[in-house]
Amino acid sequence: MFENLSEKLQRVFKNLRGEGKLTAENMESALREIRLALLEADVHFRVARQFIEAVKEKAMGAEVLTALSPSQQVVKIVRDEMVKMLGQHQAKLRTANEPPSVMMIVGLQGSGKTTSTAKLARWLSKNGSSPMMVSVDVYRPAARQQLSVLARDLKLPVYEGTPEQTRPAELARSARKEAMQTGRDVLLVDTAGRLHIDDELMAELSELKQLLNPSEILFVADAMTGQDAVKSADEFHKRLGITGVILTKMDGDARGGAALSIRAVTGQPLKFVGVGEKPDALEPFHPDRVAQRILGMGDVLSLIEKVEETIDQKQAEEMQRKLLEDDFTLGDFRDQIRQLRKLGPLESLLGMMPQIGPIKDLKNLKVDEKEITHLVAIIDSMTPQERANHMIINGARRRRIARGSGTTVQEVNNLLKQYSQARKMMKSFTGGGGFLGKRLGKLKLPMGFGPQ
Ligand SMILES: Nc1nc2c(ncn2[C@@H]2O[C@H](COP(=O)(O)OP(=O)(O)OP(=O)(O)O)[C@@H](O)[C@H]2O)c(=O)[nH]1
Ligand SMILES: [Mg+2]
Repeated sequence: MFENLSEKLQRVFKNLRGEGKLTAENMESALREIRLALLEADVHFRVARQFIEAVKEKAMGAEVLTALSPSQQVVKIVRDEMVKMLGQHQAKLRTANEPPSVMMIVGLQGSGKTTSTAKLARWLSKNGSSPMMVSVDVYRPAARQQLSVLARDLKLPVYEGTPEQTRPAELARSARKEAMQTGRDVLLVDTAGRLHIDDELMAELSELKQLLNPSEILFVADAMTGQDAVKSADEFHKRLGITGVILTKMDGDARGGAALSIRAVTGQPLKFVGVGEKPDALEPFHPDRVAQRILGMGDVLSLIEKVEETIDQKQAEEMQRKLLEDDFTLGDFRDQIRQLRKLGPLESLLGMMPQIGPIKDLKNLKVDEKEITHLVAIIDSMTPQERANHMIINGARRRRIARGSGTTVQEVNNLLKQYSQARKMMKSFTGGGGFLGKRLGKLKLPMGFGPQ
C-alpha cells in the first residue's frame, strides 16, 4: 500500500533536509515533486492541485515552530494536509436510534461486497455488536449461498429465507423482522452488483433504501481500479446517496490513488479497507495513521509532537538569539543536552530520526547514556569563566576539569570539539528556525551513538 508514493515523498523530504534553509526556490521544486508523486500514485488531478495549494499557502504563511527544522516543518504541513485530505478523523459507523440498524452494502460486480459483508459482520461482533446478515442478490443462484457459507464459518447468523422469496425487498423485510425478533442490533444487507451502473440496479437499490431506511449505505470499491473506483463511488453517491466507502483489495494496490482521492472527490468518508481475502482482513480507516505510514519518516511525526510538547518555545527563541549573537556558551550546550534527555530515552528518539529510521537493524545502534552523563559532568566541572569562553581552556585547565569530573583529558578534548562543531553547524541554520531539530539529527554521531 502506498509504497511508491511513500518512497517518492521521502526522497523529497530528504533533499529538503540537505538544504538547511527553506527558500522560495527549494520549496517550489519540492512542491512540484510532491505533486508529481501524487499524480503518479493516481491521485485525482484536482485533489492533487488543491493539496499543493494548501501546503504552499501554509508553508509561506509559516506558523513556524522554531524548534523544528525547515524540512521537518514541511513534513508537518504535508502531514496535516494529508490527514485533512483523507478525512481528518476516523469515520465511525452510524447506527439507528432503534435497533436493528440496517447497513446496505452496495457496489459494482466483483468489487468485494459479499466478502466485505462477512468481514464487517465479524468486525462488528468483535466490537460489541450482534450482527445478522442477509443476501438480497437474487440473480446469481450461488450468491446467497456464498454468504451463507461465509456466515457459517464465522458462526454468525445469516437470514436465508425460502427459495420462494425471490424479490430483494421481500427478503430484506423478513430479514429485518427476524433480526428484530432475535435481538440483533445490526442487519447487514449484501446487494447484487452489475458490471456497469444501470437504471435497473439503481431503481432496486433506491427501493431498498426507501423500505429499510438504512443508517449506512456503504459503497464497496476495488482499490485496484484506481480512479474508476472513485468515479463509480461518486456516481453512486449522486444517484443513491452513500454514507461511506469500503475500499477492498488494498493489499494488491501499491499506488493508493483511490484511497487518497475518494474522500475529497465524493465528500464521503472511507470507513474501512479490505486488505486480504480472509474474514479478518478488514481494518477501520484511520486518516492520521495512514498519513503517517505514507510519510514514513521513521517516526518523525511523533518526534514533532514530542518537541511541541517538551520544548519551551521561549527558551528555544532565546537560544536562537544567542546563536545569532555568537553567544552560545558551553553552559547553553549543557542545557541543550539536558533538554535532549528530557525528550525521553535516547534510543527511542534515535528510532524516530529520519536519518536512522529506515536502517533495519536499529538494534545494533547503541546509545551511550553514560557518555552523556560524562558530558554534563565535564561542563559542570568548569568554572563560569570557562563555560562562558571556551578559548581560555588550556592544557592545565583541561587536566583539572578531567580530574574534577572523573573523566579523561581525551574526553574533555572530545567534548570541546563537539561543542565547536555544534556551534558551527547551528550557526549555519540561524537564518530559519530549526535549531533543535537539526541538532537532534547532527549531534548523534559526535555524542557517541554509532553502529557498534
Ligand atoms: N486480495 C483481496 N481480495 C479480496 C478482497 N476483498 C474481496 N476480495 C476478493 O474479490 C473477489 C470478489 O469478492 P466478492 O465478495 O464475491 O465480490 P462481490 O462484490 O460480492 O461480487 P458480486 O456479488 O459478483 O457482485 C473474491 O475472490 C474475494 O476473495 C480484499 O480486500 N483483498
Ligand atoms: Mg456478492
